[in-house]
Amino acid sequence: MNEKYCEGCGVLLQDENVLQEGYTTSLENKICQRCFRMKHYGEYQTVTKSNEEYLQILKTVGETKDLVLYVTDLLNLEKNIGEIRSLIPNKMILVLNKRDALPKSISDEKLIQYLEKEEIHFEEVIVVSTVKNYNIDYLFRRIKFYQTSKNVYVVGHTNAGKSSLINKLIENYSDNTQELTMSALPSTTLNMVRIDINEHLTFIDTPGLVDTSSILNHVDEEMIKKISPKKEIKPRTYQLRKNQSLIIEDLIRIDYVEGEKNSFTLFISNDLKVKRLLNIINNEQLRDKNKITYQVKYNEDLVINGLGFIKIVDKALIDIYIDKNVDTFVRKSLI
Ligand SMILES: Nc1nc2c(ncn2[C@@H]2O[C@H](COP(=O)(O)OP(=O)(O)OP(=O)(O)O)[C@@H](O)[C@H]2O)c(=O)[nH]1
Ligand SMILES: [Mg+2]
Repeated sequence: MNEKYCEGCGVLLQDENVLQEGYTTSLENKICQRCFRMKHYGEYQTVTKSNEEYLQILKTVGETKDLVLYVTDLLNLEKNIGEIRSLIPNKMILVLNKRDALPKSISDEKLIQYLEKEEIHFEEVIVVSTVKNYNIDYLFRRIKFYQTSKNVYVVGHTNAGKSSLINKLIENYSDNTQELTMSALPSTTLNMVRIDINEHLTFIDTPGLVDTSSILNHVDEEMIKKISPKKEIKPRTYQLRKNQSLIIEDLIRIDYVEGEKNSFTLFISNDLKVKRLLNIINNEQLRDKNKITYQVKYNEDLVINGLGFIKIVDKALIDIYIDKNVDTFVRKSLI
């Protein structure tokens, strides 16, 4: 039986069934047709994988004594950072990726402190931007410092930038020409993929944990691209009074129901259109969506999973209308 795996996403290669995962025209090829198309034409084919498989992979990682990099997207910090941590007892570095998407005015130190307050043990919390090659040298030094064997695993939620990060490390510090497949859409990597930096260091890319409550799983491809920030976010601040409202595209409506004059600052992609309604009373826009009410305290963020967050300065009673499958929650302000 063929035992050749795709170098881009890790799937087992096969040349028999075009409709099935891992198809390639010839087993001589190094990557599957899906990766080839993503890489060369930006075409994407959705695959649905069960989280059971991913959990199994994480369990396998947890059975080793190897160093683990847990990569997360700063704009979309998981509600529960401790979840992956609790599944894997290994030495672990928390890598806060996509630094470039957040405004420069926020210091790295502040972001690190925020995570340290959670009191989840990591060897270190490191802020990087893969696309801007920011702090990657430092990360690489710390990986070499903490590694316990040749193998270093890279885990995290889907779309956090795991494959991109490994590609950057390979590009910077290795002669290896292998390239992992990356894309703006979720579930790009399908299986574990080993990739050698040198004889002393091998990275193992893993598929991301799928967060079914992320907005990325409930909008079309065009909207996914709009939602993913390509540039530094320019925070947009709106001074709202009671009975006024914000509407983001046709995705979400936020009604300010009760409170003093207040400041709402949106940390979402610059490409998303935001509209303010000056009087909500007779306006029914998006009110057919699922409604959730929050009592927000002083200096908290309303997080919309996959989209970003809204910093609200003073206490407020708000109603939000959004797809029932998308998770929202309130946390202490990141910024
Ligand atoms: N702005 C910004 N985008 C990034 C950065 N790193 C990765 N991305 C983007 O994030 C998206 C996902 O990147 P991938 O490397 O495919 O993410 P992944 O974690 O491997 O995803 P899965 O394989 O689906 O689990 C792509 O659109 C990348 O261009 C970064 O530092 N900044
Ligand atoms: Mg990947």
